[in-house]
Amino acid sequence: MISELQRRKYVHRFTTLDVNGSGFLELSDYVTVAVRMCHASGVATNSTLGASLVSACRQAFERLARDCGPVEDARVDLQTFVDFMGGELAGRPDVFDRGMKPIVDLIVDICDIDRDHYLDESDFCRFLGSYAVSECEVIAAARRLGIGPTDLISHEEFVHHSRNFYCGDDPSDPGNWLFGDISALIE
Ligand SMILES: [Ca+2]
Repeated sequence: MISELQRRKYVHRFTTLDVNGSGFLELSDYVTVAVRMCHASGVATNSTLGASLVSACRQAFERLARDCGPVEDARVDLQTFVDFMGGELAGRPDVFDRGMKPIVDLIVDICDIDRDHYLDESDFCRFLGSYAVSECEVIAAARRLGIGPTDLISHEEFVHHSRNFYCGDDPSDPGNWLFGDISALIE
């Protein structure tokens, strides 16, 4: 059983992942995000790092769509996504650490262009700007996470926020903002 806050976060996450605006999640949405993130950060998709992210995103969609037919044609609707995320991740940080943290680590490695293990504002903008999130919403999210023109967050802090977004149930947690403005969903 997931909380109303968790359900709303997963609904928001679905919207940000549906980058082609079809109203469903398809393999192309996941691959597009990975390719955008690589291109924005100057990482070739056929490099070790780039290919790892594309492959990890493809595998994440395959897990999500496992009951939706052949992966190339699968279309995942909102309810299926919310049920999957709630069943896998709500209140289960251990599952996040095993299943999702490796992807989050790859994302940070790609967006952290200067490889200092900290994300600055432009790193974060390349990350969140790769999803279906408007530019002003990206900046608002950065501020909530403590990222500003001179404020950085560490790789570990980014993972911590990700874990709390997917698993947590605290309306005041800054991690709720990782994928954009969810104030309308919380208040
Ligand atoms: Ca879509």
